[in-house]
Amino acid sequence: MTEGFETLAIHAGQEADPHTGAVVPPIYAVSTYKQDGVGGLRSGYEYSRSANPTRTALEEAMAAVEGGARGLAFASGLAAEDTVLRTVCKPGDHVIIPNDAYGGTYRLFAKVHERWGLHYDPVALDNMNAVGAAITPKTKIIWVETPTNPLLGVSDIAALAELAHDCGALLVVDNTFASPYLQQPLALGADIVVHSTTKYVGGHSDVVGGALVAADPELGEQLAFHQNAMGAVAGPFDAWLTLRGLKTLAVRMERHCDNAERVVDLLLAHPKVISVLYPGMPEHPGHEIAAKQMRRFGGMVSFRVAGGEAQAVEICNRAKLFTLGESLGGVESLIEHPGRMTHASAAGSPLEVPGDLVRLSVGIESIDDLLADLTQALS
Ligand code: P1T
Repeated sequence: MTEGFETLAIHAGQEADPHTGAVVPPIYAVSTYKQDGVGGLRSGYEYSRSANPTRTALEEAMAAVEGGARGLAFASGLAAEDTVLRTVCKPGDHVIIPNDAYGGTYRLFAKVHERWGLHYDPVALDNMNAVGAAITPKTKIIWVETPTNPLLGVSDIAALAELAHDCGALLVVDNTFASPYLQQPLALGADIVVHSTTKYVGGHSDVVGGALVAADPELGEQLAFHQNAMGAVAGPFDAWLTLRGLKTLAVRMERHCDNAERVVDLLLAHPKVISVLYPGMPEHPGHEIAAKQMRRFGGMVSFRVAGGEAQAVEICNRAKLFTLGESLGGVESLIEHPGRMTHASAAGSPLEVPGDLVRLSVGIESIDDLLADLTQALS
């Protein structure tokens, strides 16, 4: 029998410590391991860039909750993304990227990999004809974010996987906004899942990290080779914090979703709000697909305000309980202005975001306090 999500999040890769019986994997703060004679490894561990037991626990747990063959933990989400590109692509190859995505992801393609000859085209991934038309014989990856950061766009993972595979490309899904609790892209045909574990998986705004989960063991092995060869690994303390966060992901996500739904209701009724972006709303253009591939609709809510950029900035500055800051997915609510903050690196590009946009990461505080703060910030 396959164990349930909550059981896997708490137990996969986390058997009691063989030496002491400790029920939580210890922080193996160690760089190297004593060998019993040259090449005689006691437990498979040789050097902590290659593998470390605390990181292994996180990697196994991530593979289990995403339903993949191999999990890998990195120093950040961008380090994980970079490892995918360097493993799968070579100069001259082509990648289709979303026309709405985290600004740092766009910067990685536009300012780092393009210099090394990797070509990319930003495409509206909810338009299958447009995606089909953008594919070239050199296309190696269709790179998906769903829901997107910060416009909460939704694309059809199963349909994109089919399209990618028909042309010999891989489907890579950044599952950061949904988290593995709400959406499992590998079961829908994706080849690699990417996470900024800094966000919902870690869940407490106290650690930066990234993860990859590959569906296929051979691809997982190639990614692991590059993880070791490039070296942007998660340290043992960071891996431990992330693993601790993962254990409560399911209960946190339920509350994030409950609170986000209430926030959406408030925003929809507010005269200063001209549009609300949340895939849980029946009128959201991606609602049907989101309902098909997500358990619920998440804790991220964006909205556009009357009065343009100045008003959006003013609302961000007035919020108190919603802390003004970048990042998302922690227990505490955050507010930000994507145009000037998280997505400033996409200014002037096809991924530029509207100036009147405000993004909320709805936390798990008391909902009445959150609604009161938004009401005063919007007044
Ligand atoms: O920050 P890092 O752990 O390197 O992860 C990058 C990243 C990747 N993918 C998505 C969807 C992301 O949202 C991020 C990071 N995003 C923010 C810091 C932010 O505030 O949007």
